[in-house]
Amino acid sequence: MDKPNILELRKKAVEIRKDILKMLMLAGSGHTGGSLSIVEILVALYCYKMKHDPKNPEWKERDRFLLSKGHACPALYAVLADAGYFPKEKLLSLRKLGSQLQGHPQRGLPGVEISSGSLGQGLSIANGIALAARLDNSAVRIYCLMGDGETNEGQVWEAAMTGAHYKLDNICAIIDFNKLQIDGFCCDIKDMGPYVHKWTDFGWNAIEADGHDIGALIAALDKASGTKGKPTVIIAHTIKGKGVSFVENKVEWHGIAPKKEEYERAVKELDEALGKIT
Ligand SMILES: Cc1ncc(C[n+]2csc(CCOP(=O)(O)OP(=O)(O)O)c2C)c(N)n1
Repeated sequence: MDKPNILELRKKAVEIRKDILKMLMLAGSGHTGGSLSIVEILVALYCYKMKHDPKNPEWKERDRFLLSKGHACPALYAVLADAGYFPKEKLLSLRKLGSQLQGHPQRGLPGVEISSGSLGQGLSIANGIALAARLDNSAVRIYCLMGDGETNEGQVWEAAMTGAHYKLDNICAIIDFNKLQIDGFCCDIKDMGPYVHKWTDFGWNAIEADGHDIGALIAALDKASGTKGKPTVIIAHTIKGKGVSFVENKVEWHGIAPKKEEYERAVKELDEALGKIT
């Protein structure tokens, strides 16, 4: 795959953040912090790594992206619209009655592979798709994005054992390792100790990366697809609320949307950041 223009992708990430904030502001509710933390991960996947075709969302040989942390769907919607899965104006219908863009993803919206929101389930679904792909002799790869808090769920570790047992090297899990969850810091809610070792002890190849550095994410994703005989997890170090100073690392921004004045302040900051990407 051709190496992308990292500068352009960094600019795109800023524009995506602006889209996310606008959608949330207009909806008047939603998950701001956890959406802003995954933007570069989604950009690296959709603009570089994944084999996909927005004009043919059901293409059999497409790679699959599963947003297991479904509450962060504003970020997914913004990236899908940018890729051309549906018109960008549709983003403004977030959380409106009758809209396909609900507060958690639902199948039916082009590009959305699974309905999600009940945390802990994505990796089990990834296992099923990966095993089916093996039976079909298909080169499809499966990407499953989870939150670090989400990995407190026991089901994640059952799925991790299954993935290692069946040597599902067509799976790449990605952890949005932003150290925060709904009620506070992950280490205070349920400390998961030496996190990388947890995954390697469960039989996974584990790679740590800066989750806001698109070049580092691309390198990690390439390493993952080159790893045979075991599944890979990328532990992406991120900042909850990334890009907006008064949202970054603030637990209270987990499940609220910006008001108009906050939105305008945030956009001003993001435009300044955009001007510095040269
Ligand atoms: C099974 C389940 N339990 C609880 C919730 C409520 N909930 C929504 S988001 C969230 C926090 C998840 O934390 P993390 O995975 O770290 O994601 P982040 O907040 O960083 O986006 C919780 C507990 C849920 N969606 N599903």
